[in-house]
Amino acid sequence: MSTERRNKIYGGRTAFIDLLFNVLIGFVFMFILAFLLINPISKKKDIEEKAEYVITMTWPKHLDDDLDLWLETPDNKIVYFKNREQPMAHLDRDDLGHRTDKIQTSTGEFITFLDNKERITIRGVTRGEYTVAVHYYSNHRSGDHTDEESNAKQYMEGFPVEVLIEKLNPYAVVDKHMIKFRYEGQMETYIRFTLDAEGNVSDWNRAPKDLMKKDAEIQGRVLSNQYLNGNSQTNGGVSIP
Ligand SMILES: [Ca+2]
Ligand SMILES: [Ca+2]
Repeated sequence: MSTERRNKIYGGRTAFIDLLFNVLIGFVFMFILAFLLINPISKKKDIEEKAEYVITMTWPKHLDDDLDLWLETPDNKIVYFKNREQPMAHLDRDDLGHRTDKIQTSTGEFITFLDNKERITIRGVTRGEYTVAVHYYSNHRSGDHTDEESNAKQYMEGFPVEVLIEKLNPYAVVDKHMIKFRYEGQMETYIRFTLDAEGNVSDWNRAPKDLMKKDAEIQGRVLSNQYLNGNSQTNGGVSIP
């Protein structure tokens, strides 16, 4: 074989290997690109799928009163404004009445959008009992002595507080229940429902359960543990609203 022909063959092979290598790099690049494009979508889907139940409390928009939504989960955790994030559920925001109804627009201007609503999302279902309760934390008008008449009227008539429980996968309304509230400190159990292993409601009732007392017991245990561990920098004790 002549030197010229050998160079031609080897040169051709080298060019072919270069081509194969470039194609391979191209495939690897496209695979990485496809993976990066697909991955955020699958993550977003994971988050969406983790919302299994949504509990929404609403009270009349014109009232400047602070009500709080409470949820006890089967793992003995209580979600409410002081404990917004728990492993199984979270409270989106603490609505304080009209104080939290100011919204800043993109131009920096503040506008008032009256809305009295709190929402707890249950991210994953665990078998066991869930208790939903509402606490009337404060009436912002109570310090206004000129408004005593309307406060007395409210005490007599009460105002409606509604709790809606929705199951998302597949969608279904689990419960919609209204109770009238009349005075600060009033706390009402709305529903106690039990989920089975598949995440379906297998039982429910409206028997009262004192979540505030239970929360104090939980906090007491935490404080005891801190004390036993020699940590004196506690919050000074249990604060029950
Ligand atoms: Ca609140
Ligand atoms: Ca509000």
